[in-house]
Amino acid sequence: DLISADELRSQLFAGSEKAQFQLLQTLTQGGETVWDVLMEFLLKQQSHPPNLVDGKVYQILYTAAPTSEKVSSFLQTHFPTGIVPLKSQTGIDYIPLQKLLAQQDFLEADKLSLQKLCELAGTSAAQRKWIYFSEIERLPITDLHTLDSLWKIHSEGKFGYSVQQELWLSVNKNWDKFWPKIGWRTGRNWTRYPQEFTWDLTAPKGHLPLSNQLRGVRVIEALLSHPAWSKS
Ligand code: UYC
Repeated sequence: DLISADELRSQLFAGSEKAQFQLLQTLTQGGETVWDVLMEFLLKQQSHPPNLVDGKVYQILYTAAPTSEKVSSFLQTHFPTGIVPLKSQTGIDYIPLQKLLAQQDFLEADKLSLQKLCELAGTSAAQRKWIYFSEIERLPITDLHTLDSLWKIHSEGKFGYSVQQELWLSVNKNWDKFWPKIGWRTGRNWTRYPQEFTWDLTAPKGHLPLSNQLRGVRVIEALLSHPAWSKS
């Protein structure tokens, strides 16, 4: 059934985050009246850090932009670099990553994220194209938060390092339980890169971003233990 613009507006502006999110998932039909409400909603959210509801609203509008001049110029005007503040302590430009995630190109976004982690770890890591576990602790919290927030906001809360960290803690840091949970291993078999990984939102929670385990678990262990994810 079609929901009227007024109903949508009152439910979207009043509900709990969970109710808002569920409402958005039922919005299979777009159209200018729905988009108008969503644009109004997104404008009002700029005072607080973006949450998953804002992310979902942004994704619906981003998808509608090619068919609606109004939506497209709205996003250009108010959210030219998306809804996640692209803060960096190191002067890194996160716009290309924001674009890939907005397009839901998770494979390329994953490659770029690994590259950014290497850049953050310093020139030698960037040249080597992989990270030593000992380099992880120097990764700046601000940049890790930006990377994580971009993944989380653009994946309905499914992807991101903090999502992986929570799952890892939930299995008491037991790798044998953690790998199957995030779909990196089935029984005795490692999931093969890249073709066996799931590059869309049907993936298990925590599936992305990847870290290559070829040189052992110490890198991912250091990453998931980083102070960036500790709740104060
Ligand atoms: N790969 O198997 N991986 C690569 C994963 C492992 C291997 C890249 C993840 C296991 C080789 C990414 C898993 C393993 C290369 C990932 C996985 C292995 C490679 C590209 C499940 C063999 C070629 C970026 C744990 C048993 C490059 C990069 C190389 C690449 C990710 C093999 C993102 C999550 C233990 C031979 N694998 N990788 O970092 O480094 O190279 O030689 O993790």
